[in-house]
Order: sequence, then C-alpha cells, then structure tokens
Amino acid sequence: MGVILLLLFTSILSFALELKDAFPYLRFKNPVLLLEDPIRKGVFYVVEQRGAVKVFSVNSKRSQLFIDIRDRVKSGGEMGLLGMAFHPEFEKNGRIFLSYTNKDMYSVISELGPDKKEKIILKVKQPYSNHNGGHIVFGPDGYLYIGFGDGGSAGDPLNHAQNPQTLLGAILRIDVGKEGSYRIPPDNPFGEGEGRREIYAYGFRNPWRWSFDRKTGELWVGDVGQDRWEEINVVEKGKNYGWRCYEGFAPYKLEGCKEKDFYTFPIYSYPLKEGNCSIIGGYVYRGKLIKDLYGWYIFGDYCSGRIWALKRKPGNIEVKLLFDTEFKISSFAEDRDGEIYVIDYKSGKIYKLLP
Ligand SMILES: [Ca+2]
Repeated sequence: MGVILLLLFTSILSFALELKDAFPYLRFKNPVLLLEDPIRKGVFYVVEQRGAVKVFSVNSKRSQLFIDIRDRVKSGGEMGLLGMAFHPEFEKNGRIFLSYTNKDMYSVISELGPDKKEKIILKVKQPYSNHNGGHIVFGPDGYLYIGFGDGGSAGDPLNHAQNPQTLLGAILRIDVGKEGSYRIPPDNPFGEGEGRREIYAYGFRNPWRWSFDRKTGELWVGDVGQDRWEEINVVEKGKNYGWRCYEGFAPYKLEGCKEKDFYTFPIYSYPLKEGNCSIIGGYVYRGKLIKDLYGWYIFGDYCSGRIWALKRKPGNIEVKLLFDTEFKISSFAEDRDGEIYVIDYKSGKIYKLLP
C-alpha cells in the first residue's frame, strides 16, 4: 500500500480548454444533476435539489417542469432530490428512477412509469441530515447501482460504513426487473447472513458522485473525506474501501478494524487544504472534441472549484489541474457523445468542456 502519491505530479495542462455556458438562456435552482434524454438527442434534464426536474432542448429559451415531487422532498444541506436515472430499456418501458430524501428523513429510491405514478422501491432511514449519497446509475450489466453515505454526523459514530448489515456507507446493486420492486443479482458478494445482500461494495463515507467508464465498464467513485483526505476509488465487487478505519491512506479510527491488507485503498487521494473540501467525482473522458483528454478521469472539488484530470499509467498516476474556477461544483455530467459538463450549484449555470 504505501504507494500513496508515488511518482505523482501535478501540472498545468499544456493545451487550452474552455468552459462554455452550455445553455445560455437557462439558469436552475440548486442543480445537482444533468442527464441527456436516452431517445431524443439534444434534449436534457436538470435535477434541482428541491424536488423538481426540468426538461429542455439544447438551445431552448426556457425549460419545462418535467417532474415535481417537492411535496415529498426534504431539501437543504445534503438532503433533497439527489439522483435520477433512465432505465436501460427506457424507450420500451418509459421507466425513470429517482433518489431523494423524504420528509421523514428516509433516503428513498422510487420509480415513475409513463403515467408518472410513483412506486417506492427501497427506503433507508437517515440518522443525520448529511452524507445522504444518493447517486443512482444503471451499470453496464443493467443493474441499478445506488450510493449511500455513512448516515452522517462526523466520524461515522454509528459505524455504518464498516458494518455490512446496514445499507449505509455502501454502494448497492439491485435488479429492478419488475416494476416497484427489486431482486438481488445472484452474484452480489454477500451470502445469506454475511451482510445485506444489496451491497456491492462498502466502507464509504459519502460516495456522492460516481460513474462507469463507458469504454472499460470500470466504476470510478469520488468518496468525500472527513478532515484530511479526499479519495478516488476504482470500485470492485465485494471490497471494503476502508472508511472510518482509514481516511484516504491515513488511519482514522482503527478500533475494531482488521489488518490493513483487508481494505482497498484509493487510487488517488488529495489533502483538504488550499480551499478543497469535498471531492466531486466525474467521468473518464470518452468524447471526441478534446483528443488530448481521451481516457483521462475528470473530477473536481466543491469548495475550491478546481477541476483536474487524472490518468493511471503503469507505475504512476498523473494529475493535471485543468481549471481553478469560482464555481461550487455539485456534479459533472456526460452527454451521449461523451462530452463533459460542469454544474455550478451556486449560480445555477451549466458549463460544457470544450477545446
Ligand atoms: Ca476509503
């Protein structure tokens, strides 16, 4: 393990990039997610934390309200409508999945059919208001992946992330085959009695934003740190990513923990200094417009507004600073062409990464 920052160097990128206002007529209220319509190219959806989803096409002068669940959503801080995903066969079945904090402080995963009637699939009580996680994404295997934080407060006081008997502090994987319910994929890692069968990987503090590399299928997770280290993990089934025993590569609270080699450590970790506070996981760039970025993982930090690109090379990790912005980055997004967008939570504007 101790290869933490082996041969790491940070450099300013040698070619020019631009962040362009992607939807110049539009501004959103606390946007946390951008998705492109799976059928209609150039039609986009923005998820607003308060419980609304707006739809518009790329040059629209205004957006329309597409989903409104404000009556059920508790919003503010790290709570709210936090995730949305289209079923892989959306064109056939019209199923849309949502992830939000409800008025009773449960994290809820639900679905809307074409009639927009809501069916709740899964609910987990949140003991504290922070670390809701809440991102949901269909993986290349067709299963729905769900990220939940450790339940909140600080230091994981209820030990959720290391306890596989709870769904908190974990990334789950479920099969939403039948409307309004789910099954456990047969190759999920925990058998009966070993841990919650929904769990795909655990030991996370707050896996807020994460994505699958559309070329390799790898799952890249930004896990938000406590006081010292932010993490990027490439997540594999059944592994324990260390939190509350470890923060980044550093021991945090080792009481009751196993030998160090039981845990899987991040591929990259950066310190909470110079204004950095929360990693915002992004995407491995697979677009066409910026050839020099192909295969680089783009990520950022909520507080500092910095945006970096990272590449794994044999024996080392290279990280380049792309931008030092004034944004409060809530999320990155990827369109159908693999081009990357940055969401500024503060101004409600969305920017596209261009050469
Ligand atoms: Ca970790």
